[in-house]
Amino acid sequence: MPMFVKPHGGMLKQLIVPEKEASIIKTESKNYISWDLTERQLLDIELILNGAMSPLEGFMNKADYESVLKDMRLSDGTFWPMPITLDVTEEFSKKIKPSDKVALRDHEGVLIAVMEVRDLWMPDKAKEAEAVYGSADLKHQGVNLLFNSHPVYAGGVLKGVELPKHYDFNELRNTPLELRERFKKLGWSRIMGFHTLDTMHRAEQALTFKSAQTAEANLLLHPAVGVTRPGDNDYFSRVRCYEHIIRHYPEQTTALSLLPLASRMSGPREVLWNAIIRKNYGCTHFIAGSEISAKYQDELGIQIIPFDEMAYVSERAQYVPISELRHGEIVLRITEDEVKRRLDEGLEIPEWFSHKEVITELRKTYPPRHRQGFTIFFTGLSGAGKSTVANILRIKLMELGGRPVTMLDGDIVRKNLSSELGFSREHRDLNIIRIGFVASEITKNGGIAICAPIAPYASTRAKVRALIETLGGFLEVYVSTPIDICEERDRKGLYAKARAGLIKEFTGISDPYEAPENPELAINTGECTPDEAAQRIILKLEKFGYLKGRSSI
Ligand code: PPS
Repeated sequence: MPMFVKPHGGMLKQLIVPEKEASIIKTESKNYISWDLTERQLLDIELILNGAMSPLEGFMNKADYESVLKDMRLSDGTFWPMPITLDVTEEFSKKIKPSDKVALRDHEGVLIAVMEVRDLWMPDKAKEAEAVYGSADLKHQGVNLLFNSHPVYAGGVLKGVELPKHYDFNELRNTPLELRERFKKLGWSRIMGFHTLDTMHRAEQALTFKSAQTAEANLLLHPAVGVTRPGDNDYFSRVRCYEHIIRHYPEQTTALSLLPLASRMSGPREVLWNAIIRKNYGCTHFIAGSEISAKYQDELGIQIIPFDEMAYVSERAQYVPISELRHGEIVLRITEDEVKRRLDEGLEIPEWFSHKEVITELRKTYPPRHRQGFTIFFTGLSGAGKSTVANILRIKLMELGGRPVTMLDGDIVRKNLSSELGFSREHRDLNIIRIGFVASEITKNGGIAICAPIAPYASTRAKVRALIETLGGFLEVYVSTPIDICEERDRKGLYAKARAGLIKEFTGISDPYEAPENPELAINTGECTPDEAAQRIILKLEKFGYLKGRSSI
């Protein structure tokens, strides 16, 4: 089959073995030790097996790994910027040795490939981080992921049995061979690849189209879907947006395909790696955000086209490359944060910025605050009034309607979710994490969760906040009623028992309570009625926009 652009290293690797051999491997593999591939490893292995990472034939051995870190080359001298390794636990590494065969399986136990182990070694992650990221700072997301990966690397050649299964957007997923065949059928020989992890708006459309036009090339929109950045879980909405935007390119000029890529977030090395992958898919050109030195350009075998940012000039009613702006011309811009704010507040996003269907799609996934889910997380001593206020709040929110309300009161949870737990720090933390998990699911699905545990530890509360904040609203309400008032009330007689030593580890008496430093609201029920307290929370919710449009409060 004629290939328009040579794959990296000269040959497109096809590591899935023929059916007969696969069935023999499957039988034999029953005696091999199994490794369950992580989400990231599943993405890597798919691209190794289908040839997107040609000339790799497996996970890197030690010599290739070290050579890549040092010189951006495999040990045979082929240019390759990114270490592609299989990280395993120390415990697992002790069960295998070089020349053993390991069965690599997906989450469900399906055999994806067998690896003949060549090397096992403990990498110096700080050295790897410096080489790949130019930093070993854990605040860098990529570095953080690296340090959180398993400590031992296992390298070896792969024999593929089947590619990892996907159940979403299958019509948009292609192997390099499939894309190359499609390009051939269409008569495309100059193809510009575009990599993105973001929703595309008109500026990106203008940029990609202009770049392709200038190079007289067809365009391949090749967004990465998979483990991208932490918090970016929803590629579904992004893909639906790509499906809309592609209809706005002139016919027969542009194709869309999804790349199952585990992004490394590593800057220059990543750009080079991404370019090589696109070359393997048949691209001749690649749009890159960062400058690539000419010395790599030659070796890459794919032409790197600099990313020429576009800005909207309202006087001309069009997007113009920033480099071509005329003196004094006023440009309009909307940043990603501003888009997020407008979606949150249900404000207008103008059509010069994005196509109507894309905005509609985004609004479905990111509804305005008054339609998002949220969690009200009460914390405070026993007897502080958490449950009383939480119950009034629940009734008021139900009266307002619009979202289902779920109550996760301390007592209810301890009867149902956490019936086996006591009051040690470990058990209390587990209890709160469980409550947080349930509340996060409710919030994610647009409901209201009201949690009312003591939740005495600040770090555990912070974990719950972090879990929920990316999915919807989170309001911490510190019921700050002082202990003497709680003890005086002693509704359940627990304080008396605690004082008498009949209850151990009692919060505020014989166990700590770490008061929140920055709650959204602090309420002392010694100074207001429960009804007033609930009203203050309603006002706060309204202020934050979660009850916007409701006038019946
Ligand atoms: S925690 O710390 O958040 O896990 O506690 P929580 O699940 O909210 O449970 C608190 C309720 O359990 C009763 N109880 C105790 N509380 C504190 N310390 C000890 N040792 C203890 N033993 C039993 C008490 O009734 C708490 O209910 P509230 O509604 O807070 O008064």
